[in-house]
Amino acid sequence: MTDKADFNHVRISRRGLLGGSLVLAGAGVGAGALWSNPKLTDLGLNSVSRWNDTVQSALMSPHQLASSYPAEQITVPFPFNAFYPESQAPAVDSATWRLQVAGRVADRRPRTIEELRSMPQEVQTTRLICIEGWSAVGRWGGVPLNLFMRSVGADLGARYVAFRCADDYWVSIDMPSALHPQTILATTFLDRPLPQEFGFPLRLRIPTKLGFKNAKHIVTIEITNDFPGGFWENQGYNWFAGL
Ligand SMILES: Nc1nc2c(c(=O)[nH]1)N[C@H]1C(S)=C(S)[C@@H](COP(=O)(O)O)O[C@H]1N2
Ligand SMILES: [Mo]
Repeated sequence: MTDKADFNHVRISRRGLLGGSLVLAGAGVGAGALWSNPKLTDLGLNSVSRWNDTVQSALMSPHQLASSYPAEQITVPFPFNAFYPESQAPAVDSATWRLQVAGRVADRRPRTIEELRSMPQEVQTTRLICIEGWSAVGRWGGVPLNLFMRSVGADLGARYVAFRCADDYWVSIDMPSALHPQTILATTFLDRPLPQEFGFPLRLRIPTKLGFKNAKHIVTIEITNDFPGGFWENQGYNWFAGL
């Protein structure tokens, strides 16, 4: 990475960027710590959180890979998390389920789960890190989001990709993160179809971001230039949520 970040037509040294954000955030030791104070908005610091988003996207290399792990390190049993208890995970019928494709795309035809499974697959053994203080290693497989977006003729110059879920959860991510090679639309967990509680039939697996970005039970993908926010992001979690 170079030590210069160029955004908003201003060249600022990396040291200057970090120094400024440390003063604003009041805590942390680097880009990875920018989300360590997730409730900035509780303090009326929405603009600081959005500034952190700008800093993080300027510092993030779209090519840096998240760590992979050997199979022996897979966490058993894998923890469940959602904004409700595990017994309330939505039961989605994959026979009638369709992935809706919305916004800035050429081809909005809804996709079946079989169509997604027949696309090129990427399998990864990576760590999911929850902001609540736990992490776990698992293996997920599915079509890379960048391949899927190309296949529907998505506007790859748009700013955001939003995911809406069967349980009324939603998240959105920046386009460079959506195009990252490890960002996948996962249909498998431990080489089998996703279990109900882990997001059946389709979830986002994005190992370069915190757990809450990994939308489960996806029903709609939307490509948009209008900032979509997210379920936790709108309650104060940092939107970029990069690791
Ligand atoms: N649809 C949906 N997706 C979701 C959530 C949720 O409540 N609903 N919770 C998020 C959070 S906070 C985490 S840490 C991960 C947990 O994924 P897991 O149950 O596979 O561990 O899912 C994320 N995706
Ligand atoms: Mo989480």
